[in-house]
Parts: sequence; C-alpha cells; structure tokens
Amino acid sequence: MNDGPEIVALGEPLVEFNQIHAGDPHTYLQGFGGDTSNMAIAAARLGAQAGYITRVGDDAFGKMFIALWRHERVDTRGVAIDRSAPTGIYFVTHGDRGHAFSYLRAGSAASRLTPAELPLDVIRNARVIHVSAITQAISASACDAAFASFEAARAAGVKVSYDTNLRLSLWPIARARATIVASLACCDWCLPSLDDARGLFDSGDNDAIVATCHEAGAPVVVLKCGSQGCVVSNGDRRETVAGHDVRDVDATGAGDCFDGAFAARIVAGDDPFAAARYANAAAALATTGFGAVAPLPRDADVRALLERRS
Ligand code: KDG
Repeated sequence: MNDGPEIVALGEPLVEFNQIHAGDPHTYLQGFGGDTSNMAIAAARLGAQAGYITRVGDDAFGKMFIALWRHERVDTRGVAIDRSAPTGIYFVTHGDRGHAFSYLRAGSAASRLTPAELPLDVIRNARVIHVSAITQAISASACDAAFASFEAARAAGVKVSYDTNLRLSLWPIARARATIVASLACCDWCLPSLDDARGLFDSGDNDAIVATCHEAGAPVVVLKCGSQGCVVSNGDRRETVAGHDVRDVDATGAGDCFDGAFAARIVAGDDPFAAARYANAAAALATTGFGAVAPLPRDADVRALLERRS
C-alpha cells in the first residue's frame, strides 16, 4: 500500500525560460523551475519517494507541470488546480555577474496557498517536509501556510527541512530576515547558500554564519558555498566538504538539487555529514547542464563522481 511520499516539498513551481547565450534576446530554452519543485524532483530522481504540495493554474503550464511530476514520480496528491489564477513563469538571463531571474508570478495560483487548504494528511504521513523562504515570500497566505506546515510536521514528528532562498525582488530584507530567523527556530536542518547568508546576516564568514543559524535554533546547518563545496555542522562537529571539479554551465537549481539529495540521503539513513557529502556531489552535477530540472542527476551519476574523489 502506498501511504504517500516520505519527502514532501511545499512551494511554487514556475515555468522557466532560460537564455541560452548571454545577451542573446532570441533563444530561450523552455524548462521547469521553482525551487521546491526542483527539490522534490531531485529527491525522486535519487530514489526517494517524493511529493509536492502546491497550486497550479488550469492552464497549459499547469498541465505540463502535472505531467512532469507524474513522469518524474513525484506524488501529486498535494497539488490543487486553481481555476482563476495562472501558473507562474520566470526568465533566466546570464551575464558577467552570474544568472538573474525575472518573474511573472504576482497573483499566481501558488501564491493562493492558504493554511486552511493544506493537505495535512500528506504532511503528517511524510518523514520530511521541505519549505523555502521563497514559499514564504510569494504571499502572506503562503507564508502562513508554511508556518502551519511546520506546526503540523513538528506535532507529528516529521522533520522540517528549510532553505533560506532569498529573493529580494519578492520582499524587503527586513521582512525576509524576520521570517527566515523565525523559521530557523522551527526546522531540523537549514540549508542556506553563502550568497543568501551574506545578505541575511551581513557576514561573509562561514563560521559566523553557521553560528548565527545555530543560535536562531537550527540544530543542523549546511552552508552551501557553490563551487567551493559546503560546510556542515551539528553544533558539536563541523566538516568542510570541498567542491567538485566539473564543467559547469548553469548553476540554476543547483542549491535545490542539494536540498533534495540531502533529504533523500537522510531518509535513506545517512547522518547529516554523509548526506551533505553526497548532496555536494549531486549539486555539482546539476550545474553541468542548462536549466533547473534537465540536469538533475541520478544516484549512479552521483556515486561515480564521489568515486573519482576517493
Ligand atoms: O533555485 C532555482 C530557483 O530559484 C528557480 O527555479 C526559480 O524558484 C525560483 C525562484 O522563485 O527564484
């Protein structure tokens, strides 16, 4: 009997249009994104039973997402169809300072997530729920839904995974910071990127960032440092994991892949240190192709990369 997904993510899927050549206005590759959707797909590709909680529009993009999740074996019992709001979209452009996002998402179906409509049974039956700060930034009701999901998860003994994904085009820094710090107190592990943490905590020092996240209440902190690897800490022990040498072409969604791989390994029985080493390799592979979803790796690819290091 299938009781539902062991890892469930909550947030907004976005159809992606990714510029193929920096500065070229003519060629965009259509793909799929949305940090939490990417996370769920990453976990599923790596062998976990993953599911998603969201709302999509009753439109072509919403249907494409449902088909994508089914194809990727992401459980859709938590997906609602909104007949009067669209599925969100974003564009990725590439320049000297890395990639930049432009959104068409205000008033989207997912921004109408509410606590009252959360599928609590799906959350309570899971082992991990994953939420990001983008889920909280898209609307007040989605933010309330995120906090309600923490409460339901904690009451049922479900682990809470939290990514501080900071998008300052969605909300002001003061509100982002207050919400993110409050969320760190509700999670079992947090997965900030170094870029986000610099903006949030006014510090570029890894030790200080990790300490701040622990002080805010996160028992396990995994600081994602892009091509430099990651730092993982449980408060007593701290380990730095070096980045992998890969031919990276597009970092979109690499942090989400890290999150999905980390949760997949935790439910498989790894401790946070082993899970972070694996996730670090998975995220490196996610940078070797264009878009957020297409290059998400399989377990054999990750193991082959880890093998090269040992
Ligand atoms: O991490 C990649 C995501 O940022 C991308 O898929 C879009 O979720 C997204 C967002 O809101 O920026």
